Amino acid sequence: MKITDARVIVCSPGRNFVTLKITTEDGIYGLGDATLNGRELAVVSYLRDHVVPLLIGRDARRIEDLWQYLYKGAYWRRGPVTMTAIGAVDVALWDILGKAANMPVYRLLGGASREGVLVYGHANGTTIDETTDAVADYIRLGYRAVRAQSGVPGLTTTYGVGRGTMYYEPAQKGMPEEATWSTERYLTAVPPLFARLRETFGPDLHLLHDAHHRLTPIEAARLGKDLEPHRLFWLEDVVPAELQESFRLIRQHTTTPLAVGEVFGSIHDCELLIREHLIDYIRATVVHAGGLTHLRKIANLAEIHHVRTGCHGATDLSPVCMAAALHFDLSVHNFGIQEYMRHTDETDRVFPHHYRFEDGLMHPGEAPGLGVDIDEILAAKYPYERAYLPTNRKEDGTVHSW
Ligand code: GCO
Ligand code: MG
Repeated sequence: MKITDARVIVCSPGRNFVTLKITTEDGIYGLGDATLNGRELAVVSYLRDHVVPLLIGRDARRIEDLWQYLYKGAYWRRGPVTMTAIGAVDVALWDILGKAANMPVYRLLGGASREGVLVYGHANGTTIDETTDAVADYIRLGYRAVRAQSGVPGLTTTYGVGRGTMYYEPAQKGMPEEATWSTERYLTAVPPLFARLRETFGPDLHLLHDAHHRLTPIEAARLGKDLEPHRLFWLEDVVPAELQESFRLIRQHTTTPLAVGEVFGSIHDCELLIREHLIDYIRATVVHAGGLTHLRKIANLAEIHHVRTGCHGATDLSPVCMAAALHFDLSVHNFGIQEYMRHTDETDRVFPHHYRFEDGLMHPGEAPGLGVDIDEILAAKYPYERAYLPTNRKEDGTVHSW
């Protein structure tokens, strides 16, 4: 089954998405998400200029071989641009294989390990009252797990707060916004938020929180400790995880479960975290961690170390990635939870899909392949618009992690 065509489609139905469409000699095509928020065109060029020429004429069924060929053949290993590009090829090939076999991808991955995929939504508000109301809205929609982010008194902007309740979009058109940050104010503001949420909603609701890479290990340890009485499902990205060893210190001080890895691109970014049981959930996802082929290897390593999966699923990951993630989540044994930030109606119309949400769980559907398509005529009506993620500075002007 030879690859005859591969095309990169860039569109912006509300936000930018990069999609790879690979077609084979018998007319079957597959899709892969290649969106890297704020750096989209770098992946477009990597694919168009360097990968597409290598694909033409190759057998679309040799998924593992093609993965290794693109990874080892580049010589320059890893990095978000490379891994996103390889991930897009890989996912498109799984989509093709599923369509050729007339099976949903999750069956090719070993079949369903569960009836549905537990997902969490994003509740946010400027104040604790507003955030509590937003959590209640999610519960009314059927969610069993909710991430809560609230404004920090004294700071004009806070990560995770603003621009829509059902739909949070951090990237902005034009030049990057500058947010302000104070670790002291943040560490004071978070525990009372979760005290209120636990008191209001009782013990059963799964509550999550994202510190978005902003603390030092000892600050992270303190936050984890302060949140212990409120029994979080997870505390996410407490420190920038380039230094995996830093989690040793955090782990010694707190039993709050830890999640990390949405920015990871390969197994080497989390190998020590997993092997030393320093985290509870690995957040690497299909689009940025080399596709289904590589993500399964990460999950398999995690399984033997009692680490579960918790794939990134923000709005900058397209419906193509969402579909692929759901096939992965349904099949992998050590699944934990899936993030689900709903896309706008515009985005959903450009990417018609079979996945569905019901009673707090999602299912990828039974359509052959991934069960997601792209309406190219509609997509062409939404051309690319430059957009950036915000940057961040401390109150004295020092650049800080956003
Ligand atoms: C999350 C993430 C997102 C990221 C975004 C960056 O947990 O969903 O932290 O909000 O900031 O995906 O592109
Ligand atoms: Mg996050």
